[in-house]
Amino acid sequence: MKQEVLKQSINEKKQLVSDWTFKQVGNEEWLPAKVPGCVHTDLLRDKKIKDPFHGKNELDLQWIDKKDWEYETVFDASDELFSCSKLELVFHGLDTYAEVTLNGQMIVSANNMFRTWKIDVTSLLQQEKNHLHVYFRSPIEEDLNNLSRQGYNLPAVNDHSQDGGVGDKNLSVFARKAPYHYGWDWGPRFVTSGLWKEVELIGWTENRITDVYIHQKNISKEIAELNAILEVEAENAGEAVLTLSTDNLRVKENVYLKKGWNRIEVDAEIKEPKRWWPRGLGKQHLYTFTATLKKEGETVAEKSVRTGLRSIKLVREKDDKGKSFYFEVNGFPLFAKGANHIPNDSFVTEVTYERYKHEILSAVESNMNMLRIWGGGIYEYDAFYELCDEYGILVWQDFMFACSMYPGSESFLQSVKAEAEETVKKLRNYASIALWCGNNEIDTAWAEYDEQAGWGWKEQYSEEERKEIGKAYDDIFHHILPEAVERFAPGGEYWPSSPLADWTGDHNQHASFTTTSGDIHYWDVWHGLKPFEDYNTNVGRFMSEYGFQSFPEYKTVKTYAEEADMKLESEVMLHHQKNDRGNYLIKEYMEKYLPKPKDFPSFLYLSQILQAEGIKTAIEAHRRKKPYCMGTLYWQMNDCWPVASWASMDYYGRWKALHYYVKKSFKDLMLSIDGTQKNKVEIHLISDNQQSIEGNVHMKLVDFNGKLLEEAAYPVKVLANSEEKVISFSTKDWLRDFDTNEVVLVAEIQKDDRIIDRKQHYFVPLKELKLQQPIITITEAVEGKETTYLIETDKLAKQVWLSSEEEGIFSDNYFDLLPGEVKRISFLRKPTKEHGFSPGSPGKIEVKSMTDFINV
Ligand code: BMA
Repeated sequence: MKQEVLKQSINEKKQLVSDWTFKQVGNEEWLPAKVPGCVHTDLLRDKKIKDPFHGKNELDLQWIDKKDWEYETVFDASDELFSCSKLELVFHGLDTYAEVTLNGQMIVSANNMFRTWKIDVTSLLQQEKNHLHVYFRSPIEEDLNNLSRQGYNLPAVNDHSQDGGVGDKNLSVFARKAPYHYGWDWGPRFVTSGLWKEVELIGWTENRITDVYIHQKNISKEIAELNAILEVEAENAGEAVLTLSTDNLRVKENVYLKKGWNRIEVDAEIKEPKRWWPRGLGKQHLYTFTATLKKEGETVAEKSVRTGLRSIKLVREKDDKGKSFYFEVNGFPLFAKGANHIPNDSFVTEVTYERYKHEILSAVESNMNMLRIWGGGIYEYDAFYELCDEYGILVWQDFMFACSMYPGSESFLQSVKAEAEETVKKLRNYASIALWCGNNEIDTAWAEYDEQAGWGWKEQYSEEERKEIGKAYDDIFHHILPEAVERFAPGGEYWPSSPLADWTGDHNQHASFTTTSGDIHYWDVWHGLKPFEDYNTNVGRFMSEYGFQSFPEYKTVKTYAEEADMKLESEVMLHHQKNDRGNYLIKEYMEKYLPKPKDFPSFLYLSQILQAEGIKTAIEAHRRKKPYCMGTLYWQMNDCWPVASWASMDYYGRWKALHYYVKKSFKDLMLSIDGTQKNKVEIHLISDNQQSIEGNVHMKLVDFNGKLLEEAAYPVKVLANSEEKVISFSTKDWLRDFDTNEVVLVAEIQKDDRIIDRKQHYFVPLKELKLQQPIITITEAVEGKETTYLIETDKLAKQVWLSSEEEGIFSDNYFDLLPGEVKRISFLRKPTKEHGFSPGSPGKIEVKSMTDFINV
């Protein structure tokens, strides 16, 4: 008997609670439900509503969030589970205001989507026919009550309350629920309810290990000094032996467990650890640590966790300009390259592992090393962080607060505290987490310490209200959140808000477009209608946001619009543009920089070229200012539905022109041509690598027929982790009498016979180039198992666009091609569970270039 019990207690026994049905409260009919899921996706699956993303359907579905909904299931516990002496029900995510009963007894009253609810059900659970019922109260009705209690509206600039039919009432601020559910300037309003993560029944006997945290006290090349913090539950007090093991490590300790909850610390050291590095700098070695508890020689509990050993510091040191802001990883000053991530779907449970993998591998393919999980979405599912750990993408983790002020009631603060503590505990073993950040843009928007600064929010309130709102801000972002980080991930970096100049508690704290400390969100290009050239002069220490919109490709637009809607001013096109001035801004900038598109599909293509050219200007300007500037994260990586937005990859994961441009502008060793100064061209070499190299810069001036007009070569040495202007020359010397509308400068950095990077530079805006219709040919080249495509042209072909029948990416796209060049391209299918991007057939390939979209 004893033997049997012990065997059972080695691990927790787990069972998913399934077979759910749901209905609107008041209705008779129970419908099949999918958990994890939500009311919207269940209604859609049961064919009760139209596709939420098509046309303007969003507006017809706003009734859903005004209703209460019920979910229920009847389940049996397996013999194995039921024989455990302790039974627990775990709700990994309830969205959001929910009452749960088990066999008629209330067991949870939930009010925070981001929390996990664990309930001891040992005395309540029957072996058979357990009735589990969840009642979701309408988040809208619930928070209308909270708003009237508050007595005044709080700012929440992206809350689409009008679309939701609640006038100007900002209800999002009261719910600890993904802010973007209430609408955003790229997202629809779908205020969901449901079980958005799994429900598990867990059984254990005698002992279990519930948490293992590998606190990395000191990591160097020579040694990893670790402190494992374990949480152990025991039904009975007594002696036990605890072992912590991983490759080349085995630490054994005698411990005394008291009855109930125990916290145990174990110190450990690993000599010459295999350190974890971000992509580009080294391998992503991951260690699996196993904690084993033994009693009388028998294993009674065990738990494993995975982490990478590395040191990450946010270095903010005074210098002659202000204060630095960069991440030092394993002692190496890292230039952060990446983007801002938003949830991949309005309905987060629709995001499969493959979609996450596609996103993270797209980041890797485009030479990124950091993603910012922006504060208006969700703390991501484990898959996101696991992939970041595996592929070396650092995570800037915001807490989920964005562009709003929040209530300061005791119950709200309590809920935030619990959420923060649980979140930090859940995520702290991920090697990729580089920073915990309090919120998105609230410090700048409210600007507590500067009367003149801010977005005009504080001015709207009475003295007393202002104090109350300011205090809630201070409590959450300067106390509750940093205290949670310090307590549960000691030594972890915390930054109260993005952007922020410094954490000083006075007027020096707030960031502007020109601050010389901290991070910057630079939005004067786009929202402020400033020209792209301004990206060159507005560079801060770390550019954590800037962006420019484009439309998705025609194939994607067709998923939400009918033929008759295919014009910029159509209601559907306006509905799928959530930034009020968005389409106007795209048009304005397009007129300034690009030739006129000949029809609507051409407009879509040109909008992508426009976005790509703009963001390329920004990224390269930021990188040329290294090490003054040490990070560039553009807004935004992805979309949550098919829409016109700042994303570089659309809802279906299709790379826009921007994503291909980014891949080139984020190259670890990059050549950048700066033509911003009059009559001058400068060539910069930027290296993010750990090693120096020697090579040559080769430059040539050619006309659009490929004729060589001028040529030069220089030997260069590119130092590790460096930026250098290597060549500067007057355009007059090179251009002489050539027609500036018909020539292009091509510069390459070569090592031996290999081209490491290559860029083109034109001397007039794209709009003024004398383009002629090229004849582009594409030839299939099969070598063994590998198929590549050779692309050639008879005249300059601008922004050659290859599109494939099958979903996937090309090794390059939207590139310029000159006569005489042979461009070799390969096609990669989207990642699967087992494989990354991998060679496959693209189906039919179509090739077009700029002149196919304009009148020549
Ligand atoms: C920043 C972001 C988002 C927004 C984007 C575009 O402010 O933090 O809130 O979607 O700009 O306006």
